[in-house]
Amino acid sequence: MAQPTKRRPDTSRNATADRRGNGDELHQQSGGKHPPLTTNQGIPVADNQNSLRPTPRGPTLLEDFILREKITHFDHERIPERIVHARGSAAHGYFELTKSLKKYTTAKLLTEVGERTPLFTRFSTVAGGAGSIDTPRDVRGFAVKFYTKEGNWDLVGNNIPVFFIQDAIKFPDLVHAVKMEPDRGFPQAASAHDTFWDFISLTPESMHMIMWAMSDRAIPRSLRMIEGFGIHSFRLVNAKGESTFAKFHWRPKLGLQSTVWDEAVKLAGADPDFHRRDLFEAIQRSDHPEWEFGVQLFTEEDAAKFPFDHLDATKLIPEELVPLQIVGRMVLDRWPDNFFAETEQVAFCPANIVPGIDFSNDPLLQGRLFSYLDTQLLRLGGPNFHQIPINAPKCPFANLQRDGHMQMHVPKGRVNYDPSSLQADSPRETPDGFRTFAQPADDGSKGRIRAESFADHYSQARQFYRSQTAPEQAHIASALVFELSKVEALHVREAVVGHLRHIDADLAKRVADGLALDALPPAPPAAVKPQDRPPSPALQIIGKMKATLEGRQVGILVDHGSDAATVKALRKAAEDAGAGVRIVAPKVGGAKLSDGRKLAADGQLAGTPSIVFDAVAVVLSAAAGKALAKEAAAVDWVRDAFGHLKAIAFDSGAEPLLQAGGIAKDAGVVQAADTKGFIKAAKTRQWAREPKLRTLA
Ligand code: HDE
Repeated sequence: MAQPTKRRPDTSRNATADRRGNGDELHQQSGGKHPPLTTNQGIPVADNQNSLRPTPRGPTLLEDFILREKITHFDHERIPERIVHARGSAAHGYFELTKSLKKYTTAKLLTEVGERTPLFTRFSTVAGGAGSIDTPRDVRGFAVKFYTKEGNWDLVGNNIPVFFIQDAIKFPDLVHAVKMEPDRGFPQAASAHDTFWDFISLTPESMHMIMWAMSDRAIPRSLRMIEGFGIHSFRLVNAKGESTFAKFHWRPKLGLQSTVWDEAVKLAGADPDFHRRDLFEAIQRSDHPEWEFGVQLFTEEDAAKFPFDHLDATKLIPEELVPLQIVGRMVLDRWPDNFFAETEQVAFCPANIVPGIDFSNDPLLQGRLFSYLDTQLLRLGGPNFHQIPINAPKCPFANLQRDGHMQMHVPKGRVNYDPSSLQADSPRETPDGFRTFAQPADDGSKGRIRAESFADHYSQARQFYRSQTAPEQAHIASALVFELSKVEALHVREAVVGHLRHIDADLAKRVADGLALDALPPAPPAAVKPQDRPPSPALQIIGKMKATLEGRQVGILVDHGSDAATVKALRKAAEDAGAGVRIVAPKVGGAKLSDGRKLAADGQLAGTPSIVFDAVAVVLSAAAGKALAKEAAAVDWVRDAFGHLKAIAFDSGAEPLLQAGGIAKDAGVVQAADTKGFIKAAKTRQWAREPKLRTLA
């Protein structure tokens, strides 16, 4: 009779492994009631520390299905990253309508005042890979998925209201040009290189967008402080089937705010996750980011009078021409539970619209309607990605599509076709369903045509530049000098300056000087002579900044012996003004203040540069001030805060450090005892300081 083989002694754990690798001990320490660990097939796992081998020092056996399943899953943990907008951060929240648009649309989320629609919003940079930094000079994606009662509406926009190109067929060229160069694999997440500017210099339609991309809009302080735009004209369609054009806008409650370029560059090193962390921390502390939702509404007849074509995505409609009506708000109040399952797997698509909203003929939008579904099929591996929880509608949905990769549902019954008569509950068309607006088609012949009305590439670029404040104009000119100085091909630098001559003669001259060009290059022929348009202050950042510390961060540098009362008063004043306060000290354990108590630090000096704060205070004993004046991290702390135009509060102990940092006292450098003065200065940036410390173009 066969006898069970006698088990050999279990050698899979030697004495060391028992002590160091035995999960049981660790699990006991962590407390709680842990469910048994299993494989994906539900088989309980007894040992998650050692793979299977015939002898203690022998090879690993193929038979080890636990090891193979775990490693195979790990090997497949990444999906193709987005070809653009790969780097992103997202949050859940809701949309609340404050004013009904019933006159214009049947879309319930825009007609039922007070109604809250859940949503998921993902912000992104465009050019860099998923692991790239948060603060390059780049456009920010601003994509919102509204889970409405009538299906998902995806408003997939950017933080800039225009785009580089007019026709979708140019998108692969634009993206190839801006991404890392194909032979060398760099630069990552940067437009400052030859291929990008070569393409731009040969694409005059990009000039308006270039003005925006070189402005401080492209280096935001926080994702909570950017605007959002749907860019294209969409249609709203009412119950009578009448259509009104709409442009969609998001307005941050905290106002617009950007960094200065030197700060953005240093942030990349100080905290590559600066924007992601900022959004995460704001939501964790229940300081929920909020935006107003606005629409610009206009008719076909209004559009006919505009001095530009609203179907051209390189043009915007100035708010002075068509005012913005605020009709709702968005609040982001919940961070995703899992980054991959939600932020990475979310699949936006501009073609996802609900009854009462429709597309326009913008040729860029038309191309996007195809592209996003196509990209999701690749990224998410098949046609059932709408079943992934983050993508699934929150309203009931049913149709007769079946099967395919990773079908998660188990459809019941015989009927998977339409029309049918065999099953009482099979889904049917509904009179409330989506109806395309019956736009009459243009007369004309088929062809690869660009409308004549798209030909003016410079007038709005000029309008944008001339609408900016002096510091903003200087930043645009300096950004162009920075970017073009990284371009090796002289003819490309010259060609871009040639285009600038059509925008603004002074801008062209400043950039040409900044590049030390021998002469102003010729302007290329312009298809339409650029027009002067009235300045639009709504296009500024500085004009739209709010004098506030809400949602901002103040850093206080302390060391042993710092005056406790001063630290306390500064903290209270900053917190009362709505700011968060972080204590920074040479050692993270903290410092013993003048009252003999130890104050723990939130950050260690070398790892927490002033770059991550909006304003700083330095409170030091005489001895600490002297010592830190010889410490590079401390000197940089004050020097950078000064250079980045931030308010600095200081007490007498901090004087030697300020001197070592070369800080010239100005309106933004305030005695620590003057908490009121400090808070006032901290609510803005010291623009007047900049020309004294930096050569701008
Ligand atoms: Fe996109 N874009 N895009 N885009 N786009 C993608 O879709 C595309 C354009 C925008 O957080 C891709 O899921 C084409 C304009 C955002 O997941 C892809 C064209 C605007 C996001 C794609 C454009 C955008 C994307 C890559 C020219 C501002 C990130 C991965 C016709 C209105 C959404 C993906 C997120 C993502 C194609 C132009 C915004 C490849 C073909 C204009 C915010 O489908």
